[in-house]
Amino acid sequence: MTVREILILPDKRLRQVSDPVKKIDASLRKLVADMFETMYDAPGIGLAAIQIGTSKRVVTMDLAKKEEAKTPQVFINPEVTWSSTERATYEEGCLSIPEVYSDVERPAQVKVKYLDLEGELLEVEANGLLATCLQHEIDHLNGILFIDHLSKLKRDRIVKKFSKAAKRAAE
Ligand code: K1U
Ligand code: ZN
Repeated sequence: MTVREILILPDKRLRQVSDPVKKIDASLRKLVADMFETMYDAPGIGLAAIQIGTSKRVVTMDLAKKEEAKTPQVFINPEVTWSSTERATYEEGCLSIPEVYSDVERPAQVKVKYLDLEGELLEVEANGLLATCLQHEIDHLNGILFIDHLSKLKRDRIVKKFSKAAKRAAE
């Protein structure tokens, strides 16, 4: 297992639409192992494969609290099949936009179908943090970042700050 580098805004790869997984094989299992290693190291509660530069529709997640036992979850080719009209607001963060947190409003409940690592088709009905995190990660698979849900003014300020930092680092 390897801790991989997490892509940081404004890396263009974060805007790619990721490809569906066609085969669950040893290389996919290695990708998932690296994603958990990277997510726990960060630390984060979720990770999409594109955040480590692999354009595949794979998400890892663990919503257990620090003092609780780990509850690793893998979602392959996740798809929202239903969203509630009721909405909920959570303060979101993103490992690709470090130290930026902002309130985001999204559907409060969602149903998501996905494959597990054995290739079994499952569906989860989610609310609370699981619903928020699933929507945040599925957005990543479609090249969408949580800052895209903020006002243009807020988003532009954040993008400008990270673009300047990237330029300075490249000098
Ligand atoms: O996708 C990501 O960038 C991971 C992101 C997931 C997420 C957080 C909050 C709302 C929606 C989605 C993170 O994990 S940011 C870090 C974080 O929230 C956290 C880190 C350590 C302990 C608890 C939370
Ligand atoms: Zn994120």
